[in-house]
Amino acid sequence: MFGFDVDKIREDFPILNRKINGKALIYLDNAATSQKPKQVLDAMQKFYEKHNANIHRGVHTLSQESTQMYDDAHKNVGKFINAKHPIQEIIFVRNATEAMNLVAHSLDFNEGDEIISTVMEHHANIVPWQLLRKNKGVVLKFVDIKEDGILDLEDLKSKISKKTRLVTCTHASNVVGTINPIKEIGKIVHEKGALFFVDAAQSMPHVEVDVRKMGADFLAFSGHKMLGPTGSGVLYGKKELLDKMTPFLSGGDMIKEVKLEESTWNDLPWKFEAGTPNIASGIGLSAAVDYIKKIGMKNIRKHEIEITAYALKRFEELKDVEIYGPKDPKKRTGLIAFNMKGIHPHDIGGILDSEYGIAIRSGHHCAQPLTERLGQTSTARASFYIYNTKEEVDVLIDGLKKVQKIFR
Ligand code: C6P
Repeated sequence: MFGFDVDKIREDFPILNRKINGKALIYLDNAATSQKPKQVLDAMQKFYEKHNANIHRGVHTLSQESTQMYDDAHKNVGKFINAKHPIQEIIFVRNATEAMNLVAHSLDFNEGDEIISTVMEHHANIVPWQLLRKNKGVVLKFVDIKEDGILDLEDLKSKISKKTRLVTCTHASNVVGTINPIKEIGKIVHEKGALFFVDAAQSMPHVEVDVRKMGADFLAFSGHKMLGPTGSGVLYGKKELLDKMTPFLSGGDMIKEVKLEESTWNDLPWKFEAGTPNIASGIGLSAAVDYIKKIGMKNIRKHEIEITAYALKRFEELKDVEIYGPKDPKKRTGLIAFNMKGIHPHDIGGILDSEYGIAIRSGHHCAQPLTERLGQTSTARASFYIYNTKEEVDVLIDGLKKVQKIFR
């Protein structure tokens, strides 16, 4: 039905056998972090059991092997997002947050340069720019959203100017789920000669991301949301831009030559990967990419649309529930943020966990400006991925009905 067998997929995820408070785990917190298939766990275990050594540093066999595996992981990820230079343009970082901080620190911003972000961003795509405003005197503007939670492109057009150096926005929102028209946004940005930085943390696990088609100059994502291990994340950057940028962190491996007076930088991407990197996580991320490729992004998206459509339909049975974001499941990723009248999201999350073994997230989801823009202080959020089923949605709806009963 979904283009793949969900039951078969579930067998790959050992954690799904867990019981939570006596109930089978129903994991609906995938937007925070996904679970990991045994193929990813095995790749990392194999690395530690058979190949573990530091990279780029030794002539011995293990170091050669681990170097090859780590470099290949960059290449695999680079090809996955269609980077022109699959190794050089892929910088492994800890997470999307670090990727954004890297650009904020390493691009040569000057006083008076304008940076445009949006009200629908995760804090990771707001705070680094605020710090830049404080430290360098850049001018920071925010694009608003329309009622359905989609970015207001007219507002973007009215704010972008010749002084704009960089426009950044999320490809998919972690609160309203909206998938933004990223190609169209990229066109508007480039027409003004600005750089375009895409936050793909919430889109990479769910939709095809092609950096060249979308016109991204920079793109950030987190491996741990797309079946990869924690500690894996990526900054993609166009080679010609990365070549000109100064390193973010400095020390070992990012240098070509060090003299006491001054040093020169290593080739890309190593110039931006100072110190011993998270080698095993990079290899795990590459295994996650293989896993996703095997299922097929189109099939993943199909499954997601079906399960989200089903969940949205079933939510209609509930009274006094407000759902945020576009009504059309094709315009959103597989997450639903909602509020139930008179019930705090933390209470919803607590009861679902204790009575039904369901994991959802509650709070502002690190997107406080957006949550406030929606007129709320927090929301409850259920987020789906490849291993979730319609039966699990049914249990969620039963759980939410019970929550309402308790608070009535
Ligand atoms: N959102 C959520 O529950 P990190 O933490 O660096 O891996 O990802 C940051 C990030 C950046 N952009 C978007 C759109 C995101 O959703 C996130 C992470 C998680 O919604 C954890 S706060």
